[in-house]
Amino acid sequence: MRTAVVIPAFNEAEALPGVLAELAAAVPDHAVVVIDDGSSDDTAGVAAAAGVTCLRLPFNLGIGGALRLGFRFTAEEGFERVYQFDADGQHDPSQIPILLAGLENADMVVGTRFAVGDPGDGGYRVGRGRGLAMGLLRWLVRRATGRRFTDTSSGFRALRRPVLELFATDYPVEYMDSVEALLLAVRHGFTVVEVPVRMRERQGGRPSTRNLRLAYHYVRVLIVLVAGLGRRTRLGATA
Ligand SMILES: Nc1nc2c(ncn2[C@@H]2O[C@H](COP(=O)(O)OP(=O)(O)O)[C@@H](O)[C@H]2O)c(=O)[nH]1
Ligand SMILES: [Mg+2]
Repeated sequence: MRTAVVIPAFNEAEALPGVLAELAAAVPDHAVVVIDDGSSDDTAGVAAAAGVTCLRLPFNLGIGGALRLGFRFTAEEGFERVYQFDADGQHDPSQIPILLAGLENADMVVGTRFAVGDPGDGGYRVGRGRGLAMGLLRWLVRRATGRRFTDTSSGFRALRRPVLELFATDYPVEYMDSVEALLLAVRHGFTVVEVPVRMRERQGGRPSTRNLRLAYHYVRVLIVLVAGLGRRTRLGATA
C-alpha cells in the first residue's frame, strides 16, 4: 500500500533535520511531503537536503491551509494512506505502525496522548489551565459527535483514501483545524478511532501559537462546536 506522510512546517529548520532522519530510518518506504508554509528560516533547504518533497507556500496560510495542500497533493498522487506528522519532533516515529494499524478497522485514526496505560510511562502531561481547556473541548466534541475522544487536538493522525479525498477539498483552514476536521469526518459518516500513542516534547525551535492568538482560536472553535450542537439536533429532529 502506498503511504505518504504530510509534515506542516513553519520555521522548523532546527528540529526538522532530526525528524526527517528519524523518518528515513523508521519508515523508508513512505513518501515524505513537507509543506513549508512561508517560513523565514531554512525549512525548505533542510527538506531539500534530505531529498524529500517540499511544497512551498509563498506566504503563511496556517496549519490548516498547509495540510489541505498536502492532502490535495497526496490525493492527486494516488496515495492510499496518508498521515500527518509534526516537524518539531513531538511525534515519535516508533508510534507510526501503531497509528497505521488503526486504519485496518477505521477510515481515520487519531493518536491520543492521554490514554497510555501506566502514568509516568508515556502519559503526556499538560498544565492545569490547558488541561481544563482541553476538558471542555472534549466534552463539547462528545456532545457534537456522540463519540468520546480524549485528544481532540492531536495532530498525529492517519487517513484512508475516502477521508483523504474529503480533506483534499474541504479541510478546515483556520487554526485549531484538528477539532473541526474531527467533526467533519464524523459528520460524513466515516469511522474515526483513537489509538494511544507516546509523544515527546518539541525537539527545537518554538511553538507557533501563544496565549492571545491561541485563546482567540480556542473561543472560535467553542463557538463552532456550540453552533454545531444546534445543527445536530435539527438534523436529528428531521431524520
Ligand atoms: N504549515 C504550517 N505549519 C505550522 C504552522 N504553525 C505551526 N506549524 C506546524 O505544525 C506543527 C505543530 O506546531 P506547534 O507549534 O508545535 O504546535 P503545538 O505542538 O500544538 O504547540 C509543527 O510541525 C509546526 O511546524 C503554520 O502556520 N503553518
Ligand atoms: Mg509542537
